[in-house]
Amino acid sequence: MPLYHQPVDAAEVPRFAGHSTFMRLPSVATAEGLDIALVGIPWDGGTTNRAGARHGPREVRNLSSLMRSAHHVSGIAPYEIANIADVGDLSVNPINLLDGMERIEKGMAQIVANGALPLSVGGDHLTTLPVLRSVSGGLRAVGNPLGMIQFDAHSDTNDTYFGGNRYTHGTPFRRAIEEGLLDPTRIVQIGIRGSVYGPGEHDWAKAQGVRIIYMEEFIRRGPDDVMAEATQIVGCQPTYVTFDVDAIDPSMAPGTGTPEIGGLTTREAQQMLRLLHPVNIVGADVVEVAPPLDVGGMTALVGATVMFELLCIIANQVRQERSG
Ligand SMILES: [Mn+2]
Repeated sequence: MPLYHQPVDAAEVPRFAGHSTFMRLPSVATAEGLDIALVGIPWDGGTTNRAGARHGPREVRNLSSLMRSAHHVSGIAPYEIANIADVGDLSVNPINLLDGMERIEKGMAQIVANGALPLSVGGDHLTTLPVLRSVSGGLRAVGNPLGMIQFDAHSDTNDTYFGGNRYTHGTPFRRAIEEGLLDPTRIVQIGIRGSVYGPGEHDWAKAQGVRIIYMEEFIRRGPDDVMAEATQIVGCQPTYVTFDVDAIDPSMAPGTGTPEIGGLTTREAQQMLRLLHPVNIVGADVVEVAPPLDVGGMTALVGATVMFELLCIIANQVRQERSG
Protein backbone atom coordinates (compact mmCIF):
# COMPACT_ATOMS: atom_id res chain seq x y z
CA MET A 1 0.00 0.00 0.00
CA PRO A 2 1.37 3.45 -0.88
CA LEU A 3 2.23 5.73 2.00
CA TYR A 4 -0.17 8.64 2.23
CA HIS A 5 -0.13 11.80 4.32
CA GLN A 6 -1.24 11.07 7.87
CA PRO A 7 -2.75 13.35 10.51
CA VAL A 8 -0.77 13.99 13.67
CA ASP A 9 -1.29 10.96 15.94
CA ALA A 10 -3.78 12.05 18.59
CA ALA A 11 -2.50 9.33 20.92
CA GLU A 12 0.95 10.92 20.82
CA VAL A 13 0.22 14.64 20.55
CA PRO A 14 -2.99 15.86 22.22
CA ARG A 15 -5.49 17.30 19.79
CA PHE A 16 -5.31 20.83 21.17
CA ALA A 17 -1.56 21.03 20.48
CA GLY A 18 0.38 21.88 17.35
CA HIS A 19 -0.32 23.85 14.19
CA SER A 20 -3.91 24.25 13.11
CA THR A 21 -4.54 22.50 9.78
CA PHE A 22 -7.59 20.73 8.38
CA MET A 23 -7.88 17.36 10.18
CA ARG A 24 -4.32 17.84 11.59
CA LEU A 25 -2.97 16.79 8.20
CA PRO A 26 0.32 18.11 6.80
CA SER A 27 0.19 21.54 5.22
CA VAL A 28 1.52 21.29 1.65
CA ALA A 29 2.37 23.93 -0.97
CA THR A 30 0.53 22.45 -3.95
CA ALA A 31 -2.03 19.75 -4.74
CA GLU A 32 0.53 17.74 -6.70
CA GLY A 33 0.23 14.05 -5.88
CA LEU A 34 -2.94 14.49 -3.85
CA ASP A 35 -6.19 12.61 -4.37
CA ILE A 36 -8.11 15.12 -2.26
CA ALA A 37 -7.09 18.71 -1.51
CA LEU A 38 -8.52 20.35 1.60
CA VAL A 39 -8.57 24.08 0.94
CA GLY A 40 -9.78 27.24 2.64
CA ILE A 41 -11.50 30.13 0.84
CA PRO A 42 -11.51 32.99 3.38
CA TRP A 43 -13.74 35.38 1.47
CA ASP A 44 -17.21 36.80 2.19
CA GLY A 45 -17.35 39.54 -0.43
CA GLY A 46 -20.76 38.32 -1.61
CA THR A 47 -22.45 38.59 1.77
CA THR A 48 -25.67 40.65 1.69
CA ASN A 49 -26.36 40.77 5.42
CA ARG A 50 -24.27 39.73 8.44
CA ALA A 51 -20.64 39.25 7.41
CA GLY A 52 -17.97 37.03 8.97
CA ALA A 53 -17.65 33.88 6.85
CA ARG A 54 -14.21 35.10 5.73
CA HIS A 55 -13.05 33.79 9.12
CA GLY A 56 -14.56 30.34 8.47
CA PRO A 57 -11.53 28.38 7.26
CA ARG A 58 -9.34 29.24 10.23
CA GLU A 59 -11.98 28.24 12.79
CA VAL A 60 -13.01 25.10 10.92
CA ARG A 61 -9.33 24.11 10.88
CA ASN A 62 -9.28 24.66 14.64
CA LEU A 63 -12.38 22.59 15.37
CA SER A 64 -11.39 19.92 12.83
CA SER A 65 -8.74 18.92 15.37
CA LEU A 66 -11.59 17.12 17.16
CA MET A 67 -12.05 14.71 14.24
CA ARG A 68 -10.42 11.30 14.60
CA SER A 69 -9.15 9.17 11.74
CA ALA A 70 -11.96 6.70 10.94
CA HIS A 71 -15.74 6.84 10.46
CA HIS A 72 -17.61 4.93 13.15
CA VAL A 73 -20.48 3.80 10.92
CA SER A 74 -18.97 3.09 7.49
CA GLY A 75 -15.57 2.06 8.85
CA ILE A 76 -13.94 4.27 6.22
CA ALA A 77 -10.43 5.38 7.24
CA PRO A 78 -9.80 8.14 4.68
CA TYR A 79 -6.06 8.60 5.32
CA GLU A 80 -5.38 4.92 4.63
CA ILE A 81 -7.09 4.88 1.25
CA ALA A 82 -6.40 8.31 -0.26
CA ASN A 83 -3.66 10.90 -0.27
CA ILE A 84 -5.09 13.97 1.45
CA ALA A 85 -3.51 17.18 2.75
CA ASP A 86 -4.25 20.80 3.61
CA VAL A 87 -3.19 22.98 0.67
CA GLY A 88 -3.81 26.20 2.59
CA ASP A 89 -6.07 29.08 1.64
CA LEU A 90 -6.71 30.37 -1.86
CA SER A 91 -5.65 33.94 -2.58
CA VAL A 92 -8.55 36.37 -2.09
CA ASN A 93 -9.23 40.08 -2.25
CA PRO A 94 -11.51 41.36 0.53
CA ILE A 95 -12.11 44.76 -1.08
CA ASN A 96 -12.75 43.86 -4.72
CA LEU A 97 -15.52 41.44 -5.58
CA LEU A 98 -14.64 40.62 -9.19
CA ASP A 99 -10.92 40.32 -8.46
CA GLY A 100 -11.74 38.14 -5.44
CA MET A 101 -13.74 35.78 -7.62
CA GLU A 102 -11.02 35.69 -10.26
CA ARG A 103 -8.38 34.78 -7.68
CA ILE A 104 -10.55 31.96 -6.33
CA GLU A 105 -11.15 30.60 -9.83
CA LYS A 106 -7.44 30.65 -10.66
CA GLY A 107 -6.42 29.06 -7.37
CA MET A 108 -8.95 26.31 -7.73
CA ALA A 109 -7.94 25.73 -11.36
CA GLN A 110 -4.42 24.87 -10.19
CA ILE A 111 -5.80 22.31 -7.76
CA VAL A 112 -7.99 20.55 -10.28
CA ALA A 113 -5.22 20.70 -12.92
CA ASN A 114 -3.22 18.48 -10.55
CA GLY A 115 -6.04 15.94 -10.67
CA ALA A 116 -6.95 16.48 -7.03
CA LEU A 117 -10.56 16.53 -5.94
CA PRO A 118 -11.19 19.74 -3.96
CA LEU A 119 -13.00 19.78 -0.61
CA SER A 120 -13.12 23.45 0.34
CA VAL A 121 -14.32 25.52 3.27
CA GLY A 122 -15.67 29.05 2.71
CA GLY A 123 -16.30 31.75 2.79
CA ASP A 124 -19.80 32.76 1.79
CA HIS A 125 -21.79 30.88 -0.84
CA LEU A 126 -20.64 33.10 -3.69
CA THR A 127 -17.26 31.33 -3.40
CA THR A 128 -18.90 28.27 -4.95
CA LEU A 129 -19.41 30.09 -8.29
CA PRO A 130 -15.70 30.58 -9.16
CA VAL A 131 -15.04 27.10 -7.77
CA LEU A 132 -17.61 25.65 -10.19
CA ARG A 133 -16.02 27.56 -13.06
CA SER A 134 -12.76 25.72 -12.40
CA VAL A 135 -14.14 22.33 -11.39
CA SER A 136 -16.47 22.11 -14.40
CA GLY A 137 -13.48 22.54 -16.68
CA GLY A 138 -11.32 20.12 -14.72
CA LEU A 139 -10.15 16.61 -15.48
CA ARG A 140 -12.98 14.86 -13.67
CA ALA A 141 -15.80 16.87 -15.20
CA VAL A 142 -14.67 16.53 -18.84
CA GLY A 143 -16.48 19.73 -19.72
CA ASN A 144 -19.95 18.53 -18.81
CA PRO A 145 -22.40 20.79 -17.05
CA LEU A 146 -22.33 19.39 -13.53
CA GLY A 147 -25.16 18.14 -11.35
CA MET A 148 -25.36 19.49 -7.81
CA ILE A 149 -26.75 18.45 -4.47
CA GLN A 150 -27.17 21.55 -2.30
CA PHE A 151 -27.97 21.49 1.40
CA ASP A 152 -29.15 25.00 2.22
CA ALA A 153 -31.88 27.13 3.79
CA HIS A 154 -31.86 29.28 0.62
CA SER A 155 -32.04 28.51 -3.07
CA ASP A 156 -29.40 31.15 -3.94
CA THR A 157 -30.90 31.56 -7.40
CA ASN A 158 -31.92 35.23 -7.20
CA ASP A 159 -31.02 37.53 -10.09
CA THR A 160 -29.66 40.84 -8.80
CA TYR A 161 -29.27 42.86 -5.60
CA PHE A 162 -28.75 46.54 -4.71
CA GLY A 163 -29.14 48.12 -8.11
CA GLY A 164 -28.33 45.37 -10.56
CA ASN A 165 -25.41 43.67 -8.85
CA ARG A 166 -25.30 40.15 -10.25
CA TYR A 167 -22.80 38.59 -7.86
CA THR A 168 -23.82 37.99 -4.24
CA HIS A 169 -24.20 34.89 -2.09
CA GLY A 170 -27.89 34.97 -3.06
CA THR A 171 -27.19 34.55 -6.80
CA PRO A 172 -24.38 32.00 -7.41
CA PHE A 173 -26.50 29.17 -8.80
CA ARG A 174 -28.50 31.41 -11.15
CA ARG A 175 -25.17 32.56 -12.59
CA ALA A 176 -23.82 28.98 -12.69
CA ILE A 177 -26.86 27.81 -14.66
CA GLU A 178 -26.61 30.81 -17.04
CA GLU A 179 -22.91 30.11 -17.57
CA GLY A 180 -23.62 26.46 -18.40
CA LEU A 181 -21.61 25.21 -15.42
CA LEU A 182 -24.60 23.39 -13.90
CA ASP A 183 -27.34 21.36 -15.53
CA PRO A 184 -30.46 22.72 -13.80
CA THR A 185 -32.35 19.45 -14.31
CA ARG A 186 -29.66 17.75 -12.21
CA ILE A 187 -29.76 20.21 -9.28
CA VAL A 188 -31.43 19.20 -6.02
CA GLN A 189 -31.79 21.72 -3.18
CA ILE A 190 -32.64 20.31 0.25
CA GLY A 191 -33.77 22.19 3.36
CA ILE A 192 -35.02 25.39 1.71
CA ARG A 193 -37.11 27.53 4.06
CA GLY A 194 -37.61 30.94 5.59
CA SER A 195 -39.14 34.15 4.40
CA VAL A 196 -38.48 35.19 0.80
CA TYR A 197 -38.15 38.53 -0.98
CA GLY A 198 -41.40 37.85 -2.82
CA PRO A 199 -43.82 35.00 -3.52
CA GLY A 200 -42.25 34.23 -6.90
CA GLU A 201 -38.66 34.07 -5.67
CA HIS A 202 -38.13 30.45 -6.71
CA ASP A 203 -40.12 30.56 -9.96
CA TRP A 204 -37.07 31.03 -12.18
CA ALA A 205 -35.21 28.09 -10.64
CA LYS A 206 -38.24 25.82 -10.87
CA ALA A 207 -38.79 26.82 -14.52
CA GLN A 208 -35.21 25.73 -15.28
CA GLY A 209 -35.94 22.33 -13.76
CA VAL A 210 -34.22 22.73 -10.38
CA ARG A 211 -35.75 20.34 -7.83
CA ILE A 212 -36.39 22.29 -4.62
CA ILE A 213 -37.16 20.12 -1.59
CA TYR A 214 -38.51 22.53 0.98
CA MET A 215 -38.00 21.81 4.65
CA GLU A 216 -41.70 20.95 5.02
CA GLU A 217 -41.42 18.20 2.38
CA PHE A 218 -38.23 16.93 4.01
CA ILE A 219 -40.03 16.65 7.38
CA ARG A 220 -42.82 14.61 5.77
CA ARG A 221 -40.50 12.24 3.89
CA GLY A 222 -37.33 11.93 5.95
CA PRO A 223 -33.64 11.57 4.99
CA ASP A 224 -33.72 8.14 3.30
CA ASP A 225 -36.58 8.93 0.92
CA VAL A 226 -35.24 12.39 0.05
CA MET A 227 -31.74 11.11 -0.67
CA ALA A 228 -33.11 8.26 -2.80
CA GLU A 229 -34.69 10.90 -5.01
CA ALA A 230 -31.67 13.23 -4.92
CA THR A 231 -29.17 10.54 -5.95
CA GLN A 232 -31.51 9.38 -8.69
CA ILE A 233 -31.82 12.93 -10.09
CA VAL A 234 -28.06 13.56 -10.28
CA GLY A 235 -27.39 10.03 -11.59
CA CYS A 236 -23.87 8.81 -12.33
CA GLN A 237 -22.70 11.95 -14.16
CA PRO A 238 -20.23 14.37 -12.48
CA THR A 239 -21.82 16.14 -9.54
CA TYR A 240 -20.81 18.83 -7.06
CA VAL A 241 -21.92 18.75 -3.42
CA THR A 242 -22.33 22.03 -1.56
CA PHE A 243 -23.26 22.30 2.10
CA ASP A 244 -24.35 25.71 3.41
CA VAL A 245 -24.19 25.47 7.19
CA ASP A 246 -27.43 27.49 7.41
CA ALA A 247 -29.20 24.31 6.28
CA ILE A 248 -28.77 23.30 9.93
CA ASP A 249 -31.16 24.75 12.48
CA PRO A 250 -29.64 27.84 14.15
CA SER A 251 -30.11 26.22 17.57
CA MET A 252 -27.30 23.90 16.46
CA ALA A 253 -25.43 26.22 14.11
CA PRO A 254 -26.01 29.86 15.08
CA GLY A 255 -22.74 31.18 13.63
CA THR A 256 -23.91 32.03 10.14
CA GLY A 257 -24.96 35.21 8.38
CA THR A 258 -28.54 34.33 7.38
CA PRO A 259 -30.00 31.90 9.94
CA GLU A 260 -33.50 30.46 9.47
CA ILE A 261 -35.30 28.57 12.21
CA GLY A 262 -36.98 25.20 11.58
CA GLY A 263 -33.93 23.64 9.95
CA LEU A 264 -32.21 20.27 9.70
CA THR A 265 -30.76 18.70 12.81
CA THR A 266 -27.13 17.72 12.70
CA ARG A 267 -28.26 14.08 12.89
CA GLU A 268 -30.49 14.43 9.83
CA ALA A 269 -27.62 16.06 7.95
CA GLN A 270 -25.25 13.24 8.88
CA GLN A 271 -27.81 10.64 7.75
CA MET A 272 -28.11 12.33 4.37
CA LEU A 273 -24.36 12.86 3.86
CA ARG A 274 -23.78 9.13 4.45
CA LEU A 275 -26.21 8.38 1.62
CA LEU A 276 -24.11 10.28 -0.94
CA HIS A 277 -22.04 7.19 -1.76
CA PRO A 278 -23.65 6.44 -5.16
CA VAL A 279 -22.88 9.98 -6.40
CA ASN A 280 -19.98 10.73 -8.78
CA ILE A 281 -18.56 13.63 -6.74
CA VAL A 282 -16.10 15.96 -8.50
CA GLY A 283 -15.81 18.51 -5.70
CA ALA A 284 -17.49 19.58 -2.50
CA ASP A 285 -17.61 22.46 -0.06
CA VAL A 286 -18.85 23.66 3.30
CA VAL A 287 -19.73 27.35 3.36
CA GLU A 288 -21.15 30.18 5.47
CA VAL A 289 -19.54 29.30 8.82
CA ALA A 290 -19.16 32.79 10.36
CA PRO A 291 -17.05 32.58 13.54
CA PRO A 292 -17.73 36.18 14.73
CA LEU A 293 -21.41 35.17 15.02
CA ASP A 294 -20.70 31.77 16.55
CA VAL A 295 -21.18 30.56 20.12
CA GLY A 296 -18.27 28.65 21.60
CA GLY A 297 -17.22 27.23 18.24
CA MET A 298 -20.36 25.13 17.85
CA THR A 299 -20.98 26.10 14.21
CA ALA A 300 -17.33 25.57 13.30
CA LEU A 301 -17.64 22.11 14.85
CA VAL A 302 -20.66 21.41 12.66
CA GLY A 303 -18.66 22.61 9.65
CA ALA A 304 -15.67 20.44 10.53
CA THR A 305 -17.84 17.38 11.12
CA VAL A 306 -19.73 17.84 7.85
CA MET A 307 -16.32 18.18 6.19
CA PHE A 308 -15.20 14.86 7.73
CA GLU A 309 -18.41 13.12 6.60
CA LEU A 310 -17.82 14.39 3.04
CA LEU A 311 -14.14 13.45 3.21
CA CYS A 312 -14.98 9.84 4.07
CA ILE A 313 -17.45 9.54 1.18
CA ILE A 314 -14.99 11.10 -1.28
CA ALA A 315 -12.01 9.04 -0.08
CA ASN A 316 -14.03 5.87 -0.55
CA GLN A 317 -14.87 7.01 -4.08
CA VAL A 318 -11.14 7.48 -4.75
CA ARG A 319 -10.49 3.94 -3.52
CA GLN A 320 -13.18 2.54 -5.79
CA GLU A 321 -11.80 4.43 -8.80
CA ARG A 322 -8.34 3.09 -8.07
CA SER A 323 -9.49 -0.50 -7.88
CA GLY A 324 -11.33 0.03 -11.17
MN1 LIG B 1 -26.45 29.26 0.47
